[in-house]
Amino acid sequence: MTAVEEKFSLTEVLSSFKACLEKENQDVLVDHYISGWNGLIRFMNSLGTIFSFVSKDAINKIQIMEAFRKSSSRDQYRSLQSMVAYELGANLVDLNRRAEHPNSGCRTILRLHRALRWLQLFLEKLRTSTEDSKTSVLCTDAYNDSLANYHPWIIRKAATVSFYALPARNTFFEVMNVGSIEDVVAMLGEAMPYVSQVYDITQQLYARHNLLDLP
Ligand code: 1Q0
Repeated sequence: MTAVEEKFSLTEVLSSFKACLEKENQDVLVDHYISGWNGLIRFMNSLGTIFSFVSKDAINKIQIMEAFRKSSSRDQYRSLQSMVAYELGANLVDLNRRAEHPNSGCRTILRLHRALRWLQLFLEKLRTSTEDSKTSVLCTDAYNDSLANYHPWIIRKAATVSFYALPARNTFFEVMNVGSIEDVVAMLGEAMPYVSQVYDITQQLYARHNLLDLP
């Protein structure tokens, strides 16, 4: 890979979430969902090893989904909608406790889905932040309003400590590789509705099938 290809561009990453949504029926496409997350992880890795406990878990979950997409049931995992129908229909989801199917697609996506809420809140806070805003505070607030509710104390502690290592707001805007601060704010304003749409559709799908508390 060349240096140019490795360079992170938030515009590109967020466009994966736009590509996620199939036009006609609003299905959420797994391949694009995964590629959005891969881009975010690439970015997180560039922030330093302090976040490796986060990226390890996210990579693990992405690999579970990639394996489904390479398996003989790959077509069933084309979209989140087809995955839910298939796994529930074939009894492939542990509903009450992790047992025969500890790594179902449904429970794996649920973890990423909860993390997507954090991303949505964090980027929205960055978009509307002011020059003196601290990224660690924005990140902690977004985390406390989302993922933290699902994490045990020890992970909450590790996560909040690691947020202090986040770069300052200006550096953050720079590494997004979008342009000036005004450009970033405009790009986020344009792209975030797609992320929100992916989040809302997944949330409704999971709520409809009572999958929001999968162990
Ligand atoms: C940039 C800062 C990154 C901050 C990430 C915030 C999330 C912290 C979460 C810490 C959790 C890590 C450890 C493992 C948790 C698991 O127990 C938990 C549940 O899974 P399981 O199998 O035990 O039931 N896993 C999760 O909750 C999934 C967590 C995935 C987090 C993925 C975060 C990916 C973040 C990417 C960086 C995006 C930066 C966006 C800003 C771009 C601006 C240029």
